[in-house]
Amino acid sequence: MRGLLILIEGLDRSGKSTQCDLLQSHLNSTTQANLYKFPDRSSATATGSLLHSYLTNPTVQLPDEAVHLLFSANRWERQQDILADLTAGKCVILDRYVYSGISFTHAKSLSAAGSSGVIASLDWCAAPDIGLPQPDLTIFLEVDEDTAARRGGYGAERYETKEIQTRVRQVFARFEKLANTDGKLQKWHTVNAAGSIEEVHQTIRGIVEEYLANETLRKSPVD
Ligand code: DGP
Ligand code: NA
Ligand code: NA
Repeated sequence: MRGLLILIEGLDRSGKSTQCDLLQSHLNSTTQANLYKFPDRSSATATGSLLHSYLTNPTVQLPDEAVHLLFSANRWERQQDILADLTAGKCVILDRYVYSGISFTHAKSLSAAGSSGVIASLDWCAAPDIGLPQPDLTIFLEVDEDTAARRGGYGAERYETKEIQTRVRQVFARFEKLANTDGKLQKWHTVNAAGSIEEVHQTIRGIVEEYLANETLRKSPVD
């Protein structure tokens, strides 16, 4: 049986990467689980170092539309590896994926920081990712602005401004609403990430275990 494809999305400062690590360790105690973090900045991808420079170096200038396609390409660079893991029966955890792709570009195009003046529609943003393996479930870690600010405010990377983060939050809220009405969205679970690391971990485990126990909840990875 193929492995489960689990996507963890979340707002900045939601503790997403910590929760991905904890979930991977937990799953590895009974099965095999690989973790893919996007953007993948490692040498496993050709686009990773360019995206890393773009995010960390303000002097790197690229049109937002080109950057959007690079983020998507970065996911496509790992597509075969993800499919191979799933086919081999391994679980795969994704730390960010297509919803981050849509949210950040759309949010930026609406903000003063948008470079081209063209609004990147949700459909335009989603198009380059069509055909990527689809998660069986998406866990969205939500954290209120006050808690996020207490956890360290905004950093120095591109997109880490209050205006963009607020707009990203609004786009993710639209996904949550759509999830209740639109069968195309992957099964979407919003988890309040304001609790302790252990509390949030237990909640995530509960959701994932239901999918592991129930084969009928799994989709084909490419349908
Ligand atoms: P992280 O390494 O998870 O902190 O992500 C780096 C930043 O890049 C973060 O602000 C979110 C943003 N980001 C992640 N994926 C995408 C994407 O596909 N498109 C765009 N435009 N931004 C993304
Ligand atoms: Na970040
Ligand atoms: Na723009």
